[in-house]
Amino acid sequence: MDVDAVNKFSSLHAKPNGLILQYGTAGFRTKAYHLDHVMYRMGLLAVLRSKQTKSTIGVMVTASHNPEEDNGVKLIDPLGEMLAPSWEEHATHLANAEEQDIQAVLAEISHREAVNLQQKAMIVIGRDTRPSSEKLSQSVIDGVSVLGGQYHDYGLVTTPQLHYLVCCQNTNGQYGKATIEGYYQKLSKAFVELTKQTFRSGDEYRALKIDCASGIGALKLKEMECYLPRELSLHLFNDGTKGKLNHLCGADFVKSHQKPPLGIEVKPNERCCSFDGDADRIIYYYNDADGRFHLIDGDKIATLISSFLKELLSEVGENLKIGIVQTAYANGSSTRYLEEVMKVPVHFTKTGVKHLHHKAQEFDIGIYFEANGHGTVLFSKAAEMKIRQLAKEETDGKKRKAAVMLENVIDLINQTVGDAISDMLLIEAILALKGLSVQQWDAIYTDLPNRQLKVKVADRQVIDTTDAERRAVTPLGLQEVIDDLVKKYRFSRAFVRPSGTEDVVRVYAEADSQENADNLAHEVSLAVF
Ligand code: 16G
Ligand code: ZN
Repeated sequence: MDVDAVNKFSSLHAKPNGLILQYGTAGFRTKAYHLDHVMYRMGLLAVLRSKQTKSTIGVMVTASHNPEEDNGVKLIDPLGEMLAPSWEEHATHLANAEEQDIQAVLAEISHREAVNLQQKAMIVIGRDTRPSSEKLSQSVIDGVSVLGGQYHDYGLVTTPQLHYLVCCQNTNGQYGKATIEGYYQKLSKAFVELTKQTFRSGDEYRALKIDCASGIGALKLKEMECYLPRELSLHLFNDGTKGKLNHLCGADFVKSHQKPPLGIEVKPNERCCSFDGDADRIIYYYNDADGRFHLIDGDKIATLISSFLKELLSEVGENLKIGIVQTAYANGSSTRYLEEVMKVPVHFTKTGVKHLHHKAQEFDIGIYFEANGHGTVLFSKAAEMKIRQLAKEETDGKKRKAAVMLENVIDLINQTVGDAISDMLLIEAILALKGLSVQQWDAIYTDLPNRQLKVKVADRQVIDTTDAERRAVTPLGLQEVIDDLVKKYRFSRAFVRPSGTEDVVRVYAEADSQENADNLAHEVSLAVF
């Protein structure tokens, strides 16, 4: 380690006095002007992680659906997964260290994690379209360079594209080519194969309006369009040419306000969707003939994908186990439908992609979606091999056809993380193959009315939860009060949990009517004070 160089660069990327930040559910996230030192230090940390894992590590500069003034950073582990929990702690420690202690903290992490400092390091970097992102990614590069790491700056990419690129880099191209063109080629080829018998030219039915949250999704969809069949006509709105990132638009806005975004005219029965600012979430919606808004959230996406895969699996006739992973936010109707009608097992984890992803890895085919629209499908190595083999060798034509379709789904879905582009293509393929309209999809089950509220409290950490965040353990007595409130309503459910990304407590309630869900949420929020 060049001690002088580290010292010099550390003072160029000075930490504001007294600032303490935490590597949270989705990395560091706060006002962009507070993040220069964090970026530099995450460059340093990525080098250590790369040396330790002898693999390429990713650093993504983004604050997803947060306001344009914010920014954030997260590290991506070798197979495209979220950073390992023990390294999240190192990240927090390093980000908060005083300048003169940086060397010591780096040495301590290297010692504890048995990092061989002689090992080479390779870092890939990506960023979203925020005005602050370019400069902040330069600070990451400073951190990487000062420790002698090599890097490749992919520039403007979606978060899931960077996850894909990391995975490709570390699997000798087995997952795909480690270029953005490679990503477009892999997904579009699978999409074309999957839909080749269903698309007819001039088919208006395939039109899809996409609200890109004035973010990176628009840029990347425009690049990808020439790889996709013309029959899929994508109409982009909030494409970043005007309008502020995530402002009154994007998947998070649509989901939490339960209304269409600004900047897009939703005509009756038109299929629309929204990405979030870094294009790792997607939500569908439409207005019916009476102008009533219908939201098709992550739960309904999971249901559509699960029923499609379950059908293909039964045609293939192999004993491959499907598992679905949800969080406490999943609408009660979706869970009931999946368990009772589709007869597939549903498992619950805490909020946050890393928890769902980890659980989904336990199944041959693990499908996870958060209600907010982040999700994907994971195929175990064994399941993937079996499917690819059947697609090649199976002599029964019907079985082979189903296996080929499953193989294309494997290639179309981004298995590293939720990906709005990849999810959108899979959804569009399924709707086309099944001949389903957006209304038919929506009608699979009816969501229970629900309400989410935020409550500001002095210290949100006094609330501790259990049972996948569905029950509060502390403060003592709170859960009993919630239980009593829930009993007042029909088909009701409520929970509270401290947010992992904001200084608030979140309240969720659902009940038989919107009024009752609103009342229950309000009463529970009063109990939290
Ligand atoms: C982050 C998570 C998302 C989760 C949300 C919850 C990732 C990549 N993103 O955006 O999965 O739903 O946080 O936020 O893990 P909350 O803790 O503030 O409710
Ligand atoms: Zn996002």
